[in-house]
Parts: sequence; structure tokens; C-alpha cells
Amino acid sequence: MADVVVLSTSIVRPDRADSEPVKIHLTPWDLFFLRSEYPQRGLLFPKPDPETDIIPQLKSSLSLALTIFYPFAGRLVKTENENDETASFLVNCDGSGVKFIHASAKTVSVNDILKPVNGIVPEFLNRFFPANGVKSCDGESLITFQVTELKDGVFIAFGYNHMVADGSSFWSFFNTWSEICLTGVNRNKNLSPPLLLRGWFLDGIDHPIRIPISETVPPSSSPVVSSSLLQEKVIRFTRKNISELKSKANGEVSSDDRRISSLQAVTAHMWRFIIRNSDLNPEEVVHCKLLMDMRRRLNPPLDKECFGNVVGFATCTTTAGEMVGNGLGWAALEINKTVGLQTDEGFRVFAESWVKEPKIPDHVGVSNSVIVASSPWFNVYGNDFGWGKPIAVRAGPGNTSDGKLIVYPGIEEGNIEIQTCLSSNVLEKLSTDPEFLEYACVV
Ligand SMILES: *[C@@H]1O[C@H](CO)[C@@H](O)[C@H](O)[C@H]1NC(C)=O
Ligand SMILES: *[C@@H]1O[C@H](CO)[C@@H](O)[C@H](O)[C@H]1NC(C)=O
Ligand SMILES: CC(=O)N[C@H]1CO[C@H](CO)[C@@H](O)[C@@H]1O
Repeated sequence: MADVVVLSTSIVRPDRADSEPVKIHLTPWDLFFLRSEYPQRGLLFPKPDPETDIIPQLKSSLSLALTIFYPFAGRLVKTENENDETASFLVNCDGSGVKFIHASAKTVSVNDILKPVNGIVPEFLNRFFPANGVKSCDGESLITFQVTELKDGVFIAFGYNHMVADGSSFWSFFNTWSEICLTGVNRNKNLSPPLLLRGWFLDGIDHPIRIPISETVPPSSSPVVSSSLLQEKVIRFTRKNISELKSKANGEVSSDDRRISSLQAVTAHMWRFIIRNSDLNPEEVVHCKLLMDMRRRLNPPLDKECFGNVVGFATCTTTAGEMVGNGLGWAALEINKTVGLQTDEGFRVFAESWVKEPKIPDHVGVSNSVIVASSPWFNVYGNDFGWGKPIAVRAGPGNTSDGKLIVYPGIEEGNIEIQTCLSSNVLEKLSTDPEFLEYACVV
């Protein structure tokens, strides 16, 4: 249905660049994403005043935002170390710029995205995203934008290299960009304090890290689950649903354990009902993987604002039988304990053993697992470029795998929305399961 016409493709460079480019060395957690696809997100906006030409405004403010967040305007540099068949990588902040696509899809309206048929995230949405299939190791623009003008709205989508930034750093950049665009900051003014980079915090680990060449090339075979069997729906939890789930979970555990958070209760609810509707044998092992911001968990902690990728994976493991035989409180407590185990020590031990034999996954999914990414605390709806706040957020293709849950704040304060990717039959059963729907609804 949707004809997407590319009107222009250009490179936006930072307003100014240093003559001596900063080089960012990559940690084991960065390199872990070497073969993963760019995460992609997009915001749906109302239609701007037809008199305003938004593209030049977006580009000039982007150029200023890139002057502050200069690592995004750099390039990934690969060096092959000839003597031992390894390669090393770094990000050279050389001001090369970012790719910016302007497109038009005048047959698509805002409601085609907000109220899709059967609640299934429509396939045409994929064509509004600029980095489909791009992997971190491809060495392209470290962030890519596509602004698609719709019949009655605008979709601003982007894909970024996860080795350069995690969600927390990405949204801080995006918030700065929209603010510059809205307020039209003077070019000569000092925009904001200089970006705080991470620095090398891994004592005893030499950098650049050397990785066997065989681990650094894109995977040739496609993943086990063909993406055609996968479908996505957005599941909403209202503020009331969340507080009810939280008190239910805490009510089911002993009084010493009553510190299960809202997000842990919501995640546990999703995980339980996905497993219940997956028809697994009781002995099958199931996982819940949570991407976590490690900044404040390191010792000494990194500043909350520190730019870069500082995520760790917390993996909670059980069996389908245990899961079905236990309640919400039990599952939430399992998650709570796993989160509590993510410490500075564990993080460093992982790094030390990883560098001895670097292994890079083709993609982060494994079978029978849910993967929880993104966060309800990101400032998504505060991004006003000058013609109104966003009306929805969606994730685009990019290692979308069976069990991927992308968590966002809802447009109403206190809500949580989860873009849920599952094989179509499990998704269908989940979204019609009355017990699941007691605390959630499909958008
Ligand atoms: C969950 O939210 C929906 C929509 O507001 C509401 O109808 C339902 O009663 C809520 N359920 C609980 C248990 O809070
Ligand atoms: C749950 O997590 C919170 C925050 O990490 C922690 O303070 C609390 O001790 C945890 N509860 C249990 C029972 O592990
Ligand atoms: C793991 C997984 O499902 N990867 C998919 C990521 O997206 C590409 C298309 O953009 C698919 O080909 C992969 O199957």
C-alpha cells in the first residue's frame, strides 16, 4: 500500500570538527555488538505547518547537535594485525558526518500506524527506517536518519551503531537535537558542556583488543527463525495496571523480598504469559535477557551522563515447567535477583575472560528467550522539534527476533508500552489470553 519515494540523500556534518580527531577504543561490551544490526527507532509526529520547510531546519540543528555529540559523526576503523590474523577496531571521531534521507509516503496516514489492522505492526513501516540490514561492522555512517513525510504526519526514524552508544546516550543526543531545533540556538554560542567520554576503565586489559578475523566478518547464514513467521504488536500497560501488577507480585513473595519494582513486575507478566502460550515441554530451558545500563553499577561508578555504550546482559534462566507452575511473584523475584547480581566484579570478570577468546554472536537472540531492551525512562515524548510532540514511537527492523520486547514509556504519563515480536501463533494466543489481558491491552 505504501509507496515510499526517496526525495534526497545527503550527509550532514558537524558544524565544526577538531583538527586532531578523538579516537574511542572499544570495550568487550561494544565489540559484542560487532555483528549485530543497528537498532532502529522512529517517532511519529503530527503534520507541521505546510509553510515551514522542516528539512533545512532539521539538518542545520542536526549539524549543531553533532558538534556536541561528535562520536556519532565519526567512522569505525578496522586495522588488520598481520602477524596474528586478528583485527582491531576503534571509532575515529573525524567529523565524516551522518547519512540523512528525506522521503515521502503520501498515501500513508497517521492512523495506519496508530490503529493498524488486527493490532499488527504493519510491514510497510519497515520502509520508513534507514538502516535495514546494516550491521555494526559494515563501517557505514554511525547513525542514519530518515524523515518520511506522510499524508498527515511525519515519521523521523534512525538507526545507530550500538558499539558507539546505548539507548541512554542515544536519547540524550536526540533530546539535544530536538531542543536545538525548537529553540534555534545561536551558532556562535557555546552550546553545552563538552561531552563526557567514558575513557578506558578496564585496568589490566590492553587496548585495542585483538579479535580473530573469523569473528569479525558478517555471518553468512540466516538465523534459525525466518523473520516471515514473526509478527509484532504493541502492548500497553496503564499506570493502574502497573501498580496492580507490582502489588500482586510483592504480595506473593515473603516480606523480606518485597522490593520488586514496577518494571520487574511488568516484565515478569510478559515473560510468564509468553511461555504459557508457547507450548513448550516442561523441561525446556527458558531465558529472560535484560539489557542493563551498567554506569552506576561499576566501581567507581561512571557518571550517569557518560557517553558511550555501557550495557550489560543480565540473564535469568529457568524451565518452562517451573515458570508455568509458579506465580507472578516468583517470576518477578527471579528477575529481581538476576538484576541484583549485575555487579562491577562480574562485569570485569566477563571482560577478562572474553579478551582471552573473543566470541561475537551473529545476533543476540537464542531460542526460548525473551530479550528486554530499551527503557520506560527514556525521554521519548519530550522531543518537540517545533511542530508538536511525538504521538507514537515504534521500533524498526534490526535484529528483531522471536521474543524481543522493546519497552517504552506510553504517551500518557506512567504508562508502559512494549513492542513485542513473537512468532505469529504465539502472539495471537498471547493477545487473546484473558488472564494476560486482565493487566494489559493490545494497542
Ligand atoms: C488495565 O488497564 C485497562 C485499561 O485502562 C483497564 O480496563 C483494566 O481494568 C486495568 N486492569 C487492572 C487490573 O488494573
Ligand atoms: C530487588 O531489586 C532491588 C533493586 O535492585 C533490590 O534493592 C532488592 O534487594 C531486590 N530484592 C530482592 C528480593 O532481591
Ligand atoms: C535474528 C533475526 O531475526 N534477524 C533478522 C534481522 O532483520 C533482517 C532483515 O532486516 C532479517 O533478515 C534477519 O532475519
